[in-house]
Amino acid sequence: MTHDRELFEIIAREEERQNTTLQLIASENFASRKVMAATGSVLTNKYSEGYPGKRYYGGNRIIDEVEDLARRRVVALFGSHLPAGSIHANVQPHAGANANLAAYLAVLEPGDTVLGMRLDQGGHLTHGSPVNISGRFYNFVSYGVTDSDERLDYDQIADLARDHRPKLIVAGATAYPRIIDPEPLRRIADEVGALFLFDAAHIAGLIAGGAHPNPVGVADIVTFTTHKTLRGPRGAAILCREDLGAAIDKAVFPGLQGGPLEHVIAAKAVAFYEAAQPEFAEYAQRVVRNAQALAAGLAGEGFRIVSGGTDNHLMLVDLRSFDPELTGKVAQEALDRSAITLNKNTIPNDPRSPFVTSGLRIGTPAVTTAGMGQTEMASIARLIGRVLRRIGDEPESAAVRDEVAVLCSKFTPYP
Ligand code: DSN
Repeated sequence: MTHDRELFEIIAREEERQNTTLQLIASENFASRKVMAATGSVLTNKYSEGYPGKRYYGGNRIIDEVEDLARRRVVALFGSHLPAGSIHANVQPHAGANANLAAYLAVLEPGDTVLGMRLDQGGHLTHGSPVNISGRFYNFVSYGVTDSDERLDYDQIADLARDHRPKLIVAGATAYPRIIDPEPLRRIADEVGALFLFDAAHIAGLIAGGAHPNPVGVADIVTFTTHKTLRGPRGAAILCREDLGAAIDKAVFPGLQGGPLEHVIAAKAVAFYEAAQPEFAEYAQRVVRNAQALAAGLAGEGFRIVSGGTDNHLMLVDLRSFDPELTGKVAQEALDRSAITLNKNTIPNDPRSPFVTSGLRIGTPAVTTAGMGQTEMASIARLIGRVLRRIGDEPESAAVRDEVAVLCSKFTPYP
């Protein structure tokens, strides 16, 4: 067989891009070589529809060991404070969206009322956006952040719950820089007789590392992706109350998915192992400290930080304070030309469309994995300020690109 130079040359260029440019997308990270080795293993060859001990194909004795190990590790990682056997794990969801839809399929009927955070206030597509299946099949009622401090107001959520009597309350966000406390949401769910789902996709690594409150054992169902702050392979998992386990499993397969990706499940097991090591707790703390340092640096450059700062791995930057005409789209493209990768994002009550936006979302999980600290965060804030002050100035853009190259050469994720 001849070597597929064409494709592997493209992959090599992407590795070079990740090594030499700044990765500030809040939902991205650098998985370890071990995680990638499992993803690239022979496990990709196996069909294993079903669950350990109950498969629809032969030859799954070893695959069962892999999936059981992943399930045991994820329960130990997030549920060690709970009685043995009280938490059920499903490690098969291919993505966070699938995990959320499986949870809905398990506990809702079409048309049921659900409370979730609005996409343009920081929620996720699967929290009831009208363009997503969640918004089309279920009656989502949305909550957002307050106008005054741009934070969740648990009293407001309680009022909405009392008015609408949802069957399920969904917590979690993709663009919310503050701690989400599961306890008041549990109390609201109990008061109105709702189930409580916590979508921990963005913050699973911060929870595993002890930097954020753990919703496992508080919420009835917790969904999360494995590739964001948790630093594993692309994919997701569900943890739920043991008595909901059978319904969750049935919803994932055969309800929503076919054959599980056992090579990815093996890589999830690696990530759960890595996240259980003491150094991961230190990593989670550094992610937050770096985000706070970067937010402070950007505030010093004249950018307004939504809600005044951050408690987690990300910040939302309101560009209008810096330049009323500057859009997220233009800023993202200008920064991209200077080797700084991040994404435009709506900010609360954004007058611009999601494709244009008035904001940027910036995250520190990947640069922290690469080894950067608060000194580098201060430098990155200055570089972002320089680019956005002189958009269209090609020599300045090139000068920043060179500085980024020097910075990244000292913190290479895949040497
Ligand atoms: N795409 C993810 C993010 O960037 O937050 C959410 O699914």
